[in-house]
Amino acid sequence: MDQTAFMIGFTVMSLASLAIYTTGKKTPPSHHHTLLHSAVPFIAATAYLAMAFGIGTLIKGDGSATYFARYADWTVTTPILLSSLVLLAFHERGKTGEVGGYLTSIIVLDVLMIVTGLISSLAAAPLVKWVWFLWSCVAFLGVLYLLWGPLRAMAVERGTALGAAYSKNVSFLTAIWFLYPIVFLVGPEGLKIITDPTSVWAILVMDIIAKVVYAFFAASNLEKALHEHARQA
Ligand code: RET
Repeated sequence: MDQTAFMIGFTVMSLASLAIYTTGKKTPPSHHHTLLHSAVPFIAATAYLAMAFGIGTLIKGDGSATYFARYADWTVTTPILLSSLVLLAFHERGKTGEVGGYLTSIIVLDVLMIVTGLISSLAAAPLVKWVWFLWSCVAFLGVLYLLWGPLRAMAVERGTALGAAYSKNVSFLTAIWFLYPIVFLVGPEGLKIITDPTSVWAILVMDIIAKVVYAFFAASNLEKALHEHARQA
């Protein structure tokens, strides 16, 4: 069951990476978005291939699995997805010091969110597991605060078109990212309400939406906004 999901994950992610690269803009000012968004499913394909081979899969004392490849994937891909939004908020602003500050802050919070989630997955004692889960949620709230507070204000300052594109992208991203802690909570790493295959399939669908569907959605909103932006200027 899991094997099929992992092989589908590998296939869909590799093809999607190629599709995002070949259909994406290769000229400034949006070429870096093409590179960022095609890198994400390429990394995910690698993680799914490892999971298909059972590499980095740990079966714990209670019989539940921790897929290290999944956390390795998220540790690298979620900062890339966030970087693309930060760069949109700072579109042609030229304040490299400020971009650097926001990138560092949001990446630190995001990586802490994933790593503390992994620690929660590994923890055997319920109290310890829930402390780490909550700590991960705190980091997640920090990421959301930066996205919806200062970064959104910055994007809106760039003009109505870019502000609207940022808002659409951040809304899509927030909606899909919220499902991850919920699936973790009810899944085998948490309350064990849903089984391991159910959670693997659910995360496969979520990964495709968060990485592939989002890439096309975000690129199309960005292109439309850049068009408007150029007309307004
Ligand atoms: C964990 C652990 C429990 C608490 C929280 C979590 C959040 C995970 C998120 C993952 C997003 C992954 C994406 C992957 C694909 O591109 C780690 C499940 C808050 C938000 C978007």
